[in-house]
Amino acid sequence: MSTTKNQFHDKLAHCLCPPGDGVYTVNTAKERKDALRNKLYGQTENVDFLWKESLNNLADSEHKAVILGISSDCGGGILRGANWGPLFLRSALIDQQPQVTAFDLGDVRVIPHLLHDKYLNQATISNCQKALYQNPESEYYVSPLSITEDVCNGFYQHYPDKGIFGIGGDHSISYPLTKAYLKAKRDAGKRTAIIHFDAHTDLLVERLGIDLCFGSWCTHILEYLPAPHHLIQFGIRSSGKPKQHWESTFGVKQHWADEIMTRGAHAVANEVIAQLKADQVDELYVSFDIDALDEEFASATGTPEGNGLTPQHALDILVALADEFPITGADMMEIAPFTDSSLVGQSSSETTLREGAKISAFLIAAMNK
Ligand SMILES: [Mn+2]
Repeated sequence: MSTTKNQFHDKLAHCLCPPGDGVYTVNTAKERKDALRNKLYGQTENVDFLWKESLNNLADSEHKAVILGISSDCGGGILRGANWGPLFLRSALIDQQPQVTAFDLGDVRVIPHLLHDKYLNQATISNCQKALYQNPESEYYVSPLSITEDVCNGFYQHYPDKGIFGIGGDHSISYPLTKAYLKAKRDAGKRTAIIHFDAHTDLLVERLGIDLCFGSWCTHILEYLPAPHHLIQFGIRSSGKPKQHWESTFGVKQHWADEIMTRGAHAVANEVIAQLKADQVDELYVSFDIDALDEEFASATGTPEGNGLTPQHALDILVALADEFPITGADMMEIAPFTDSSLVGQSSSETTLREGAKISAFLIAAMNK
C-alpha cells in the first residue's frame, strides 16, 4: 500500500525505537544501552525525543546507507541470542570503525514471541497493537518480520536512492529486507542479484511447518529475483545434501567454502562477475550470515561451523564485486554476542563482533558510494 511521506514518517515514529533499544528490557543491559546512547547522542536522557527529531533529517542526509536494527531471533532455533546483534554491532562499529558514517533509522520494536503477523489470530494482533501503539485497531503490524517489510516498502517508495543496511537478528529477517528491496528494484526496472554468505543454504521450504525462518528465507525470495540463479551463495559447508541438489532443485548458484579455499577467492569472484555481467545485473544486495566465517572468527553465533571462510576470503570477494557493481542493500545477521559455543580456544564474542564490524564497515562504505 502506498503512503504519503508524512504517513511514512509517522509509521517510523510508531513502529521503530531509538538505535539499540529493539530488545525490550526494563533494567537488563541498561549500562550497555546507556553506553550506546552516550556514543550516539552524548547523553542518556531524552533519547526518545532526540531520535524522533533525527528522523526529520533523513531526506537531507548525505548518506545513502541507512541502518535499521531488527532485534528478533524468533526465526532462529538452534541457539538464540542474535536479538542483541543491533546493539552490540553498532557499538563495535562506533568504537572500531569510526570512519563509518550512515543515517541510523533506529530499531524495529520487537515483541520477542512473535515472528510474522500471518501466524497470529485477530485477537492477538489486536492485543499487541494495544500494547505497542495504544490502539487495538491500529493500522500497523505487530510482528518483527511484518513491521520490517512494511517499513522497508515505505522506505524504498520515498527514498529510492538510499539503501537499508539491516542488522539482525536471526536470518529470517533477511526475508522482509530482501523482499522489499527486490520488489522496489524490479518496479524501478533494475536487475538485481543477491550475494549470500552463509555456512548453510537457508533453502528449506519450511521447518517444522513454519515457512519463514532462518533456514528457509532464501526459498521464499526466489520468486522476486529476475531468475533463481541470481541468488549466489558463498561459504556453504554444513548441508545434508550436495551442491548439485540445491542447484538443480532451486536453480541457485553456489560456491562452497572448500571451492573458495581451493580455487582462491579472486578466481571465484571473477567467475561470478562474468556471470553477473552476462545476466546484465545492475545492482547487488549482500546478505551476510556471520557463520559464513570459520568458527575461529565467528563463534558467537547460533550455529558456528568449522572449515569456513576467513574474513579475508569474504572481503576479497566483496571488494571484487563492489569494484564492478553498486551494492545498494546489505545486512549483517546472526551475531549473538552473549553466546560463544565453539570449541575453538582463542575465539570469543569480541572476535566475532570485530570481524562482523569490519565486513559491515566495508558494506556500508560501498553503499554510500
Ligand atoms: Mn543463514
